[in-house]
Amino acid sequence: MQYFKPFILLLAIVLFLGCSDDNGDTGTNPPPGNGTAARIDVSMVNTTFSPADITINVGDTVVWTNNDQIIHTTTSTGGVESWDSGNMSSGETFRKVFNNVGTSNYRCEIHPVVMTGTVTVEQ
Ligand SMILES: [Cu+2]
Repeated sequence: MQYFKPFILLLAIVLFLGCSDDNGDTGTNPPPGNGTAARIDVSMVNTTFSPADITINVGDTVVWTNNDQIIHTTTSTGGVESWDSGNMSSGETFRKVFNNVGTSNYRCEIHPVVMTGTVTVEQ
């Protein structure tokens, strides 16, 4: 399988470049990939991310939903991907497609001590 790695890397780069509009609430773009891409939901509830630590596959879409009555954000703090939802009011969603293998850390900018999480992307 060694000879597949350059191809997969190139594919990941192409997918990444082709999906720069993956923020916001439009929610109309289907995730890229081979048709097996999944949607993973993370709830913002009781000032936590639930589940806080998730492991997904390349091309999957993570959808955060603010199920609290207060404002939250999902904001990366380090790792292979970066994103920032900005302020999310109650009921709002933010989605992101993950096309790079590795782990990213994130938090809520308003509750950075108690509200943290990780997204780990596997091949
Ligand atoms: Cu918060």
